[in-house]
Amino acid sequence: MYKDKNKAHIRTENQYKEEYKKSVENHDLFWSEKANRLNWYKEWDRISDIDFEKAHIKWFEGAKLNASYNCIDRHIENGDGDKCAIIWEGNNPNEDKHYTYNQLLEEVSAFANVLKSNNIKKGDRVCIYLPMVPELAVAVLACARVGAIHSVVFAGFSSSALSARINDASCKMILTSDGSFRGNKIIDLKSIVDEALKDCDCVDSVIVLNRINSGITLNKNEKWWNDELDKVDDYFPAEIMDSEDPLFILYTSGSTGKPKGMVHSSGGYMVYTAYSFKNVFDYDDDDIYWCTADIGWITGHSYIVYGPLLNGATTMMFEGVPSYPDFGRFWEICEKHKVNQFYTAPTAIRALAKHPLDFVNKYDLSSLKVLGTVGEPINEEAWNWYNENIGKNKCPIVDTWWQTETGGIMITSLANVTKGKPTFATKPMMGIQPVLFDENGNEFDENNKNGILGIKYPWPSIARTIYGDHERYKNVYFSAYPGYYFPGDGAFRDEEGNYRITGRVDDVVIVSGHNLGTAPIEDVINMHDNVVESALVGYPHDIKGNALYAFVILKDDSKKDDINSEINQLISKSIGPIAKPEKIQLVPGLPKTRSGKIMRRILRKIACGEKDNFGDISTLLNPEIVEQIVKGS
Ligand code: 7RM
Repeated sequence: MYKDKNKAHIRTENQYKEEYKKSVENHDLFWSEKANRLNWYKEWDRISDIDFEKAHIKWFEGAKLNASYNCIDRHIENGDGDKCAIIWEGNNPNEDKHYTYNQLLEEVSAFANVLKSNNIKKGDRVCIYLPMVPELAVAVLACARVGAIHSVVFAGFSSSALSARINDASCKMILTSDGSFRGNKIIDLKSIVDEALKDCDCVDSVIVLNRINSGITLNKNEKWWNDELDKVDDYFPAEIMDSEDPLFILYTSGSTGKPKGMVHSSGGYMVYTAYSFKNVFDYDDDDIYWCTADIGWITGHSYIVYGPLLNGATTMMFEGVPSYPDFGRFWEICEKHKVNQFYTAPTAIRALAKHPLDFVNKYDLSSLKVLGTVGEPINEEAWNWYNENIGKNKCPIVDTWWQTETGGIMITSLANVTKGKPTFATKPMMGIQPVLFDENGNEFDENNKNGILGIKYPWPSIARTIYGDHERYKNVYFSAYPGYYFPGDGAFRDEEGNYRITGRVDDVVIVSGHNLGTAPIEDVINMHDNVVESALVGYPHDIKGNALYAFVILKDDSKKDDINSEINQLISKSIGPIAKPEKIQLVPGLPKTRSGKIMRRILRKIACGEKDNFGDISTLLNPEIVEQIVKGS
């Protein structure tokens, strides 16, 4: 099976068209062929079993496999044990590590034994709250090896965001470190965990990696990572999992309510991430691939860990930030490790483009072959800067549109195969059928029009449910347009069928590439004693893509001196600094509909600098408020 590993590699535009046609006309045949690139202990009873309206989605049911085996052992059996699997570059320059597939197997097997000796069994949830150290990837793969469900929480989240996620999935274990390095800062990760665990009864074991030599003493019953490793053997046979057994949970914030724990499957997720990684990035056997995301986001799960390793690739992990020790760090790393594919976010590109080109031009970037972006729409200026200064006008740029929920890249060009177009994600991936709806919910075929994006048929890596709340999963994603998946984004389609993503249609705001729900942040602001009500909207921002603008009504206007910093502190503490608004405007009231709903459409316009031109506001409960807010903006 493994011998034909390059057979799924698409080389020409015509081949893309043929394969695409096949993938929508006969999805089952198409995906079963791609599934044959993986190693299964037992074949499926049925390729797919789908009722989209009920959000009932199963792929390769009855088939057996293990994710960690497919990411590691399989390549070793194929003779690639000495190939480099992971290159890790530390926050501090001159600190790096290389792991071959053989070494990765040893590390992952040993840590799988640590999980087992701490009573972790198939199906148990393990929370991973670690900086971007190699042990993070090892922990993820070790969970997969024993069949435990990993829930990675980005190590920039606050203690209350962490405890909410631990409790939602009833995690039995948390893996963390004594601290982390981020640029010239040291973050005391362990005390955030201590704070979170005060509210978590479900956690039985805490295992702590020594990352910063902090010298802290652990609490009773907590264990050091290396002490645990010293006690175990270094071989652990991979657990046999069903294709539909959950591989992981990853939380995403929504516009309302608590974060949604998206549950991803084992088989379908792997089939899709393996196939899309290979073709989107045109990955060849000896390439060095680098995605700058954090493994705490879906991009890191699918395109640092699973997609690359399933292809036997060399994947890079970076612990630091693009600005440390200076704004040339990314390019220094590209030169040092001779990176061939480089995948980052528009927000990083915009931030780096603000600085002198010397930071780029000092380095030899001739190894680069393919560039990618993900996370938010990329503006033309940033696209041009990336193309000219990083790609030297010779590297295709893949602008990849997808979501935590979709598991893998959905709309993109294929490097060296299909044409890119600045600001357009361009064409659907194999098996993905995008459609556009007008504001009345009618699907339309015309081109050169904006619409609301829908997806017509399930693909193997779509999330299967929201952990513990299938009803909510159905409501959020499958009820807006029955029979379609509703991603919540708007899109424009040009005359050649290229898609440009225009942003969120609901109240989720993407700040610096992080998908933030406004409602939970408003909830926090409203917790301030002197706040009556607040509304948060996004507005375009040069660097962050979008920034947050908060409109806040105070109870007592005489007590407003410290209000901005108090609100910011509250938000940092309960959600994280990323959710702090760029601007806070104190207002006498908020525009409301007669049923009492805040009219965010109007606030969005004010945040963008609009002075009049609000359309018909006579239907508002309080039309006079609009002028007052504009005056104070
Ligand atoms: C992978 C990821 C998902 C939301 C999505 C979009 C926005 C992502 C692009 C994009 C325009 C892109 N997962 N988005 N990629 N918008 N062009 N190439 O980001 O769950 O965190 O966010 O991000 O709005 O719905 S996510």
